[in-house]
Amino acid sequence: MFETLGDRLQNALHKIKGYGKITEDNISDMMREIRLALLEADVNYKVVKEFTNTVKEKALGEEVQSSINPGDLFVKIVKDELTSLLGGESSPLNIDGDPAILMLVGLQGSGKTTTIGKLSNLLRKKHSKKPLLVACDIYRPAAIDQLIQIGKQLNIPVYHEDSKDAVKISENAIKYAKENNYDYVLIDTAGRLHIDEALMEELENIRTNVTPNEILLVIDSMMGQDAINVITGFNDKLPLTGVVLTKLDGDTRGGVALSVRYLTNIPIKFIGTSEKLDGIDYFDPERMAGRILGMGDIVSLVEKAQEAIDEKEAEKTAKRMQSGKFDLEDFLSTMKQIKKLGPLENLMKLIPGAKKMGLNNINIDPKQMARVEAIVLSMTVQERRHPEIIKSSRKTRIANGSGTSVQEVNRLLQQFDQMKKMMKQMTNGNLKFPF
Ligand SMILES: Nc1nc2c(ncn2[C@@H]2O[C@H](COP(=O)(O)OP(=O)(O)OP(=O)(O)O)[C@@H](O)[C@H]2O)c(=O)[nH]1
Ligand SMILES: [Mg+2]
Repeated sequence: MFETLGDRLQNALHKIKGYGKITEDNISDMMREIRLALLEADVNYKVVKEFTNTVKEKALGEEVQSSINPGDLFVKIVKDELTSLLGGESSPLNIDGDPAILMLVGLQGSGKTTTIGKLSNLLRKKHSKKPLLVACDIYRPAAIDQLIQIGKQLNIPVYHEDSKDAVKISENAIKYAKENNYDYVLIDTAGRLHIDEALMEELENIRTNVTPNEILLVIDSMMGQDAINVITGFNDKLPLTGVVLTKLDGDTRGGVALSVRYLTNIPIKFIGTSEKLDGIDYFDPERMAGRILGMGDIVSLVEKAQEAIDEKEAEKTAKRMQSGKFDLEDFLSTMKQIKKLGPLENLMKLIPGAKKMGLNNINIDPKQMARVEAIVLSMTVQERRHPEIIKSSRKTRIANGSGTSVQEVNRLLQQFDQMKKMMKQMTNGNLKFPF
């Protein structure tokens, strides 16, 4: 997401870092570059104008002029303005209520049903509470089935009826949720190709009947500037509390994300990042601005790690690292945990300065990881605990057992040795990060 925009902005900003002084003259090329980057990312022209004007004004202002590093301060201004364009503060979900009711609306195919699944999964993980999904799309054949399937995958119950009255279904569902102590009710509604009277009337009736905490409009980010009309069209009839921007994984431009808040004043609350049911993130403007500008997103990295990593296991490993006892058994268990984090390439992008270190293009071949794992698994426990006893005949046996070669076994042992040395340095506090 945002790759094209990010690359262009980063290139433009790269030049200014070392500037000792900022003048209207020496930033004019860069301002032009920034303006073009935003326009090409399909950001609305009004937004672009406002953004570039503010950045320029601040760059030529007192604070920058008197600072020791005007270039760095300029980059900070761009980041701050980008953050404010994306909405400033993140907007929390209103989940007070017994149950809290979330209603998802949007055009056909925008991602409502998938987002219902993702959101319920996220809420359950984060708050350990009980969600209930409600099937109110009674028009598209198979819509109810789709939600039931998603519920099955997540082991989250779905309330559905064989009726043609979406308003009644939503009402009954809330009753059912109260009787059965559900904490969240997520209502899936029907989509249309365009906003039409009948749809809006039905949604409005559901709303007055169940008074949801949140009415979230699901928008496909690939639809570009039309998204703004859709948002205002819906909001005219239904008071939206937020937008969920889906399919950002396929959108390298990101123009919608940058225009929504400024033009509609409705906050983006979540973003969809893949087709899978864990492909959703809370939307945090500051973190997103940092990502766009290649400053990384360490908070997301830590959150992802927390989700996937078994804390006790990690603590054990950390202790063993500190005491210098880290062996190939620990290495294997660490690798298993890392694998749970998903494709490493995605994680690398979250590391601040990843691009400068060349980590963004790193290619980690899952097959290669599987070979490393096979090698370690072909060792005896004794060998894993004391790799130094692995001499030539043992190496041959391990290579044969894992279907690899002695060279590969050697390489792994060398890498492991290096890693151990690095860990020692790190735990002694000597290692300096390059950013
Ligand atoms: N890549 C990607 N695909 C997504 C995302 N969100 C949804 N999709 C895909 O978009 C398609 C439509 O999603 P649905 O959830 O069925 O959309 P809907 O709004 O419920 O559609 P209707 O019920 O027909 O109105 C599906 O193929 C989803 O897998 C996302 O964030 N990223
Ligand atoms: Mg649907």
